[in-house]
Amino acid sequence: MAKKKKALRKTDPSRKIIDLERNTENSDNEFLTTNQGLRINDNQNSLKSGDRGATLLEDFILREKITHFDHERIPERIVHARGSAAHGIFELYESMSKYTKAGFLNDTSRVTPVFVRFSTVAGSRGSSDLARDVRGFSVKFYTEEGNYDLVGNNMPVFFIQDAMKFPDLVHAVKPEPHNEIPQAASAHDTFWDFISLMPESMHMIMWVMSDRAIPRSFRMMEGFGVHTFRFINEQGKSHFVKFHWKPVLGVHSVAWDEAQNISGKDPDFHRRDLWEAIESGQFPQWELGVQLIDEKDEHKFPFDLLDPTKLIPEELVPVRIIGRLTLNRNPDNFFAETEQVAFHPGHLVPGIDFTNDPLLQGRLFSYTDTQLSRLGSPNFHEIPINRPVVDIHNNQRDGHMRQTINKGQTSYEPNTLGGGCPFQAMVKKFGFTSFLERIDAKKIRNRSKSFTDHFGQATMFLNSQSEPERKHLTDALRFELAKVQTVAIRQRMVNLLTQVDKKLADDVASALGLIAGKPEMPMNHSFPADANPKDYQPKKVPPTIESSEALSMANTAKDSIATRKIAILAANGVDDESLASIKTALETKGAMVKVIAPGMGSIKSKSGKMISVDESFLISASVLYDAVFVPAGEKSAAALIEEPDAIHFINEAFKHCKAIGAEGEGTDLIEASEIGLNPNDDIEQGVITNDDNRSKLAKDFINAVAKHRFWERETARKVPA
Ligand code: HDE
Repeated sequence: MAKKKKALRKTDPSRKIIDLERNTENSDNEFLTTNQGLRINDNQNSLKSGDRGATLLEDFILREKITHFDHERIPERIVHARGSAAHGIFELYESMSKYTKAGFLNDTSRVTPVFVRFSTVAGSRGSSDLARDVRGFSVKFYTEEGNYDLVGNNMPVFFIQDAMKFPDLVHAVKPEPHNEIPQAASAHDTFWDFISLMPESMHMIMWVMSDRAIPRSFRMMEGFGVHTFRFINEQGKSHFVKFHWKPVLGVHSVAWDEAQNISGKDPDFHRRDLWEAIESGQFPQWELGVQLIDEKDEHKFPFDLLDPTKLIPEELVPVRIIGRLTLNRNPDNFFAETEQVAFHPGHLVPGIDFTNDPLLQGRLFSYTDTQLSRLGSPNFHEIPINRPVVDIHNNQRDGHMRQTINKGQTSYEPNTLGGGCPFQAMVKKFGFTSFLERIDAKKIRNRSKSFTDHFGQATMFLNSQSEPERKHLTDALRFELAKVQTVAIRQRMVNLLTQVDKKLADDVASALGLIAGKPEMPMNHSFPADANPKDYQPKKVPPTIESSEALSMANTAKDSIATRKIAILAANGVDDESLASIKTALETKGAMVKVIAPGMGSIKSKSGKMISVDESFLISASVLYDAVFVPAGEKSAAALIEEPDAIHFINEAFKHCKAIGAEGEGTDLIEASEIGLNPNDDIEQGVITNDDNRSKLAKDFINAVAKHRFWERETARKVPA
């Protein structure tokens, strides 16, 4: 019956580009036309009966234009509405054929094109990038065996254990339904009402209250597949697998006060950061890591591998780095690509399979369903960004906005009229086969007994934080619960926190004027009729290890300032040698430097040179930078001292624990700020003013920037800003 087997094609990133180009429009040197290709000779006026007459219904050009405009919005994603994306490639370091037959994880010569979208979860499409929230990290691999989507987050666990609770969780965190307030924020009553009744969320709450929820950049976030998946090899043998993305630049965050300021100064901070890094050729990179667990070890942990509120500490199962993701091209059109891309954890390739994680199982239904209302048609796979790089052959036909012109008489299988095509991949090797998991069980609507530990790993996460990280986490809980209006909800939350850590609960409670008491644990009613109810109540199982190094961002700092944004504050009379030397030193190390002055245009240096200004104080702010430097120049420093925005810039950079550097008279600005110049301020605190040796000054400043932040300043020294 079969006509012939087609050889698999090699993936090549340029193939995806060619595919997208088939649908690309370029208007250079082209006439304006209607959607039917008719040339338009007046795009300024509608057709009227006389100069001052009524507009004619006949004006098909006006009607076509306005009709299109009226329908230019599609429903935004119900969650993860706000995002940003980029094209790139995935390269494999070592073949994983021992564990998986997935081609893109077997063949190290393959370069697999990818499209990656980052997002916040709760906010709507127009909300701020810097909301306290989980970040989505979705990767679409265009492989030779079809599309594989790894739809993950920047945190390795989730709030809930079962898909049944997802709509409740999302309804609780979204703006409250009566007044649609607050936008993109969890700090309100309905969220904490729900959480205070949901002890299984405690581990995830530790993550979202940590600074992981306010990343410095998408490029400085980890990514996680969250659920346990399966790798399946040629022999049909399965290994459990957890996926990790490790950013080459380390994992970094901003301060909460800073995040709130950025939301006003530049709500597109993360989108702009990703866009600019790629445009400037500083391609963001992550390494792909896997934790592999033998089938026989499924039950060797004190938690269930199927429970998405648990992670596997790297001390127990090390992360094996197997490949690299590079984002190297910005989309051409936000709507066509970033908005219309449709991810789905069920887009699989042979060699990767699901587990029975009840959260994952629910997701497998949700993602196709949501595309139907969002993209409006079961043909969403035909949108260029969603098309695989391999051909699609099946008997699905027609539907809203169908693009493919299927040829031939047959659209059913089996058939003889079409030569039996398209035909099944008879040899198992060529097609997808589900893992032969043995299932022999009663049909029940229950939570497994192995899912009842809700606090052990929450405590482990807390124990793993550095001191400043723990302080930020405590402050975040204080902030969020202070915003809650209902005192009973605050009280229930601090009571629940005692199960994670008594001191944490007391610290939060005291800031709220409360005393942390004994929690009334919500009863779990979902257990089999013949079971002992006690076995199913929430409890705390001590984790295998007290703390885990990989859970603290403080351990991920890299000795690099690549892509860091540095502000140089200057005014007329700046010492051009001082400015040029620090700029060159920073740029040589890959930093992005901007000159900020009282006004736009240019400033005249001490030696009379004109130096162009990148930003004036009017549009700039320290929160948009990683560090600040003030070069020498008597007149320049004097002018800056007279500029309240320059003083505020320094104070705020200090408050947010950033590296601050100055040379010569530039130090006068620091002395004039709230910091003053304390003889004890040395490199430890990141205020670098040792100017006897210019190259040493640059070196010390660079080292300070590479440290990311001097968080210990927050408790040692406070300045108003
Ligand atoms: Fe999603 N999720 N989710 N989710 N999710 C969506 O799909 C859903 C969950 C994640 O950049 C939606 O196309 C359910 C976990 C990301 O386009 C929707 C459940 C994780 C993105 C949906 C979960 C995620 C989504 C909305 C619980 C981390 C953005 C628009 C059973 C592993 C994808 C869309 C993008 C998007 C449903 C839980 C990650 C409605 C029902 C856990 C990164 O289908």
